[in-house]
Amino acid sequence: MQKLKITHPDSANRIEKGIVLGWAVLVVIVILVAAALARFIVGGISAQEFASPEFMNGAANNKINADQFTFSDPWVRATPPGTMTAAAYLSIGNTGEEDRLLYARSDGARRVEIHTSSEQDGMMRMSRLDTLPVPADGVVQLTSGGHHLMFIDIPATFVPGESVIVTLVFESAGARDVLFTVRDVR
Ligand SMILES: [Cu+2]
Repeated sequence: MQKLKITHPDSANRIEKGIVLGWAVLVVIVILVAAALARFIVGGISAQEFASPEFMNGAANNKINADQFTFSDPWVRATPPGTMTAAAYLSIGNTGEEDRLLYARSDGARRVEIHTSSEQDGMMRMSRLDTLPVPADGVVQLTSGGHHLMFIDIPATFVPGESVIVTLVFESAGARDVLFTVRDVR
């Protein structure tokens, strides 16, 4: 039986291989499409939602895109020349489980400590905290006269209007980069 006009004995073999490869590719595509559909069903996202501009912008499904933390008003005090430390403030909102700020680091300082201020014998004193608890569904305020971050050993002064990235490392949630603005507040 002659199916094809074959001029070279290897051609038939090659055509058969081509057909097998074609089917294999088709099967892989079908499996990938099925897997993608299964993910939509398991994840509770419809294909329509997935294709919507809101989803693309990251607003439609906050379970996937939104962070449990909101970092409000992060700022660091401007430093006059020669000053080697600077305090930084922000408030950390948490919609997730209870967590702890373990430490912070920044290229703007050799080290960043977690401090708290308290009044002792009429004097404001700062002491170092090992960690800073962040309650579930709560807010931690780092403010002047309270908890704050302390930049220690600053290689360059902080100039008002500039900004510095601080990496906050949480016990459960991991690391977050936060941009602090330098402000001239005395
Ligand atoms: Cu301090």
